[in-house]
Amino acid sequence: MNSKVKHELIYSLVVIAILLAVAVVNINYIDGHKANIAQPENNSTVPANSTIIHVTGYQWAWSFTYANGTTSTDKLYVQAGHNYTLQVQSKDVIHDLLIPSLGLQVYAVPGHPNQVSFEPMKKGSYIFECVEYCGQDHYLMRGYMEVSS
Ligand SMILES: [Cu+2]
Repeated sequence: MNSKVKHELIYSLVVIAILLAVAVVNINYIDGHKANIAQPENNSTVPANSTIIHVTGYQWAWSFTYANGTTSTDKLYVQAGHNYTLQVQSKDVIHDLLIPSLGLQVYAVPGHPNQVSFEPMKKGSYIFECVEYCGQDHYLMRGYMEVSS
């Protein structure tokens, strides 16, 4: 084996090693979502033990209405180990609610309510944001999901 072939082989192996390392880091990151959330296979029905939270996206905030009638803006309050169903609607244009650390995403479409059920597993503060460009103050549509124990 001449030295040129040897060098090419070494470079190729280094690139493969880097790609494998990046893949392992990403798989671990995505797999970590499972520790934060339990989500039913079928999101078209509301699980029997689920608490419904009405979510409204509008230019430019998220409003949450809880079972007891209270509301919060840009803060979602839930409890670990309880099941919740977000029933999501929009007042104006299309928005898209994303909670990145939970891998949870649901569209808010005017005239077409969507829902997603989930069970937060770990206490903490999780950022959420709108990931569908919805006008000049789109960047303001972010807040925190506060998971209490
Ligand atoms: Cu939006």
